[in-house]
Amino acid sequence: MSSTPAQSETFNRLLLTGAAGGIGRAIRARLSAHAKHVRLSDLPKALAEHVTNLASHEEAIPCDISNRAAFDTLAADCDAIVHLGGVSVERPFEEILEANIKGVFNLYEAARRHGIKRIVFASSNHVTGFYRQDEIIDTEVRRRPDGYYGISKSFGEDMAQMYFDRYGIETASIRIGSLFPEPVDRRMMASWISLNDFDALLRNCLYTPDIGHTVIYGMSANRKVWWDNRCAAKLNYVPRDTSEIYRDKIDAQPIPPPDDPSVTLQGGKFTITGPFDPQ
Ligand code: NAI
Ligand code: 15L
Repeated sequence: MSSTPAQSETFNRLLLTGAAGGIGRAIRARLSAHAKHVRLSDLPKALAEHVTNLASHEEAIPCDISNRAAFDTLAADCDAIVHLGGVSVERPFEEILEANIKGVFNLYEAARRHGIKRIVFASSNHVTGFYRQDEIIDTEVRRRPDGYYGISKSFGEDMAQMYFDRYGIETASIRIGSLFPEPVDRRMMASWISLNDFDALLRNCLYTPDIGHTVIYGMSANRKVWWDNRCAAKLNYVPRDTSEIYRDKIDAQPIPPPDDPSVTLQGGKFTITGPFDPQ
């Protein structure tokens, strides 16, 4: 059974799901600082296309996370999991169900069966997307998911809590704001997190002892923020970057109408995406 090593040591084998996605590809090169061996996984086609040129500490194993047996095999011999895999935008419920609901169930069952005691779960700001942009919320407020996608992340957080309470598996659920090379619109001036800040947060999420299940918003030290991380103080996350360096570029964009959800609600356009089914 694995336990959390001291900050000066590292995990032996870290599993990264969603390795072929935007964040996975960006963070991959930095993971050697967080574990001796890194197992990179994604759907077969995505993995073959985007996860190439493996370093000596890396291995690539394809897996559909909605397949319970496959996820169980994937997690064998791992000490910690960074779970990025899944549908990352609002989509029809059936797609969310497979990748994000069944996928998270399979994640925690694999962790339980293999004695893996530390998980970093890529949750999302869309768990609370219906709060207004003129509100500041902490991680204890009532969740207000802005779609099936947000609900799936809320479900993931509940799974994390239950698997801690029952089995002692510790999870940091990062409600990631917007992790892209730079903010692309006005909303992201508040929600943006840089890769450097995310990497520092990831380190703390992996190695801070006794976190139980801790929820934290992942944003940089932006001038305007909507999220208060005081309830996650134990993770000691101190962001260094700011979206302000992109201010002029964003201010040059056309101003949306004042009632546009991209400038009124924290979840932005996610709050009006769907339904997908024909009427
Ligand atoms: P992405 O969509 O680029 O990457 C997700 C990866 O998951 C893809 O490579 C995809 O092939 C894989 N995936 C999807 N279904 C799968 C399945 N059934 N089995 C195995 N792999 C599967 O998303 P991105 O931006 O890299 O985000 C990573 C994680 O962080 C996601 O869980 C997303 O919900 C979360 N997140 C991202 C934010 C961002 O700003 N990029 C903000 C909030 C949350
Ligand atoms: C998310 O949860 C999505 O995965 C990502 O694609 C962005 O849209 C991000 O939130 C956001 O809110 O900007």
